[in-house]
Amino acid sequence: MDELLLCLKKSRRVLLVSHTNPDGDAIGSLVALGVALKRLGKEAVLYNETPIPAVYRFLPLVDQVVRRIEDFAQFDTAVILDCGNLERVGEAAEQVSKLPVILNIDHHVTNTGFGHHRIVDETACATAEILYRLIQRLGVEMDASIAAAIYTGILTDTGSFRFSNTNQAAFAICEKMVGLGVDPYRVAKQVYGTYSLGRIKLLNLALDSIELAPNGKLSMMVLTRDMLEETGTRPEDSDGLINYARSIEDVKVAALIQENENGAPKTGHGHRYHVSLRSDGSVDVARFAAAYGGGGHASAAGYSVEDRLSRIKSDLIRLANTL
Ligand SMILES: [Mn+2]
Repeated sequence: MDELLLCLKKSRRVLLVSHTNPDGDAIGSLVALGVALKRLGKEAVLYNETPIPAVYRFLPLVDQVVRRIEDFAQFDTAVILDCGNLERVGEAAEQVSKLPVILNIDHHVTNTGFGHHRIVDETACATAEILYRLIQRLGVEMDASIAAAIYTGILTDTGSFRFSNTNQAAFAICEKMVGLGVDPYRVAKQVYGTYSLGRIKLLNLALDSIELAPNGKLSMMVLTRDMLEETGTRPEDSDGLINYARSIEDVKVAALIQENENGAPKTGHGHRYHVSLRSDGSVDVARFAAAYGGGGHASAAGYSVEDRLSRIKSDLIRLANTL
């Protein structure tokens, strides 16, 4: 923590990066640290490869997040936020890995420990929780902008204080953020209540795709590129859909099998899919994901695979049989 703090204090031109297909924590963390570093008079560029979902556009600085970097040499420091490994950054990972100082701030159990200095706290409910403490130690006074970003990170990563990572700090920090001017109703309305018609239609198709393993302990939901096309939605519109599959009675693990945007078959043996797993807390899905080269938390993990849908499903049913 101390060395990382020192590096941040000495930095001048900082590249802030979070993972592709960003969620509320990835975006909230990016914004919170971005605002803080700018207040310290540093040059901070916020980078995310994927467009920011519309529901998060109420946060400050989101309109300044860039998807392309022309000149990586301008940066003396990179801060990688909410990424279990450097590859989660996306296509820029290789360029980022060459920067003089790489700082890794994250809460995934599967974090590979990349970078020159790191704060990896798997007991933190969100990367935003770690940033709350870090920003204070940077000597930046919390304001309503930083508070909105941190609150959003914690709210979304804990599934509105419902997931197993919900800890005392989640409530304590959010209480402070509300004291700084965050309006919980307004944030919830932005994050959960502003769906396009397309997203609701996508939800309909996704719900219709749900299947249960024969023993009823695992549910599978499928999202294809055709479904996105039919409803005029984008991959980021699938955010949170898995929770419907998880909320089914007796289900311990839910799997969202999502066809990749560039999922065209390479070998003729299948398409590329990303499988997201959510457990009710009684099953460690990170271990299952790791067997396929993926990673994540005990209760939220994922992996990528190129295969036929039927094969992916039979692997999942095999997992179900062990539950
Ligand atoms: Mn997170």
